Amino acid sequence: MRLSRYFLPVLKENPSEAQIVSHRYMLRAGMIKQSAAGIYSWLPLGFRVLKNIEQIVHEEQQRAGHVPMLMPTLQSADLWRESGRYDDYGEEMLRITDRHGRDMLYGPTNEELITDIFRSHVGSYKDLPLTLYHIQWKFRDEIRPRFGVMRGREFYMKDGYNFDIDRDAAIHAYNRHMVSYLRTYERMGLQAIPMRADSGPIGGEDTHEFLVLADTGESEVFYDSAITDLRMGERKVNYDSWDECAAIVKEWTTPYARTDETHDGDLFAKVPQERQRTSRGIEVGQIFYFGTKYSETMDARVVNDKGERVPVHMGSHGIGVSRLLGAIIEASHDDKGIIWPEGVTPFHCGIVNLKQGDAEADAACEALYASLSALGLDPLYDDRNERAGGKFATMDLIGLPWRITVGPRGLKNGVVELTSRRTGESEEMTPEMAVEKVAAVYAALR
Ligand code: P5A
Repeated sequence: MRLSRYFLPVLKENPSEAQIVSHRYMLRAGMIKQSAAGIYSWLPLGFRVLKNIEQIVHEEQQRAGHVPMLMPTLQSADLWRESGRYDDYGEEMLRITDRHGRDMLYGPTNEELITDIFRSHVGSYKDLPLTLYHIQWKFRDEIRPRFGVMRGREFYMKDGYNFDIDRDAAIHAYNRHMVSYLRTYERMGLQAIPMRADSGPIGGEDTHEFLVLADTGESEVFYDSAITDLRMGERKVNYDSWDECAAIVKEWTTPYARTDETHDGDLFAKVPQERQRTSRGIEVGQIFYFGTKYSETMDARVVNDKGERVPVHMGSHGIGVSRLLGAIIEASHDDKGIIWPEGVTPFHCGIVNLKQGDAEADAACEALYASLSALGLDPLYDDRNERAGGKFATMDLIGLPWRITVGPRGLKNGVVELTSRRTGESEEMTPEMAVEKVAAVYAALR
């Protein structure tokens, strides 16, 4: 992409309404624009990151064997009356009446809708296990939408639903989700810690939230610092193996880690004192096992191997896709702007031309642009007639992990400069080497 042809409405001033750094940088970098309280337009740069995050979620869900689909944003109130949640959900639910006077709602979540789809089409244990998911906009009329995309009213969520014959099989689905979420967040450059939590309006006995540690997080968390040493890393997971998933879950749930909702002071006191941590966290996902809560009230049953009709065991599993942009920025920035992890960056590499209009500099930039593109990478070429200082400030603000700077002086010696946004370190090298280095970084990602 050439910046002269792009739409990147960066702001020089700090917007007064933004109280936390991620909200400030998302507005300043021209990623989002508020259209109403808690409702945002996703401008091109923000949209690119949103799509990258969504893509990682899709890949990891499908790696775990989960099946993608798409359900509507608007739902009929009747289904929610069946489960009993139409009244329970309260004012967070946006209720709508259509021209025929029918009660509708903008879905805050999809347990009812998916259970209805399931019961219409599945009748035998032979069709289980099954996990369906989608990534779709949700609406919750939050009383205090704030911090930009962090607590929106309209937000983008991945929500998945497992259907299993019994508790044991459903626990495997729960564990499989935990493992796949750990991988998902790591690919985004995040450490998200599973913490025992409260199930709230979704219900159920077993639930974990995934929290990214950050001072600006809305939840208070208590944990054993040993958990922050754990990594999924490169290990290969057989998602069909009950034991393998359970072992990973055990590894991650053995050290104490809880939100304030479930915090137990006596248990926490057993953690060696030097490892006790209290902090704040951003909830970027939550998984639930709720057994037959919806299948019984909505009559979603299958015939088991003994010929009996039994309610299926279910769970639901959510990732806050749009909230993740905020969480990643909270975890990865400095005073100049965002520092995107390579896994989600909107462009792989910036190209800064220090002397636009200089025949040699222009040609070198074009050549870099062509070689990076030929390798399947997306460079952002700042080809505007601007001062170098302004170009650097924009690149730093929008946070691309790598920048290649091209100027007539370096070109005389056959070199350009490659700069890492994270370390700030620059190195001079031939344009070919710069392309090779950048390409190698991205080739190493999973
Ligand atoms: C699980 C999937 C559920 O709704 N039903 C379907 C279950 N869980 S949840 O915890 O309530 O939401 C899942 C994730 O969505 C994000 N989230 C939000 N993001 C931005 N703004 C909001 N107002 C908001 N509310 C929830 C969180 O990341 C949450 O973990």
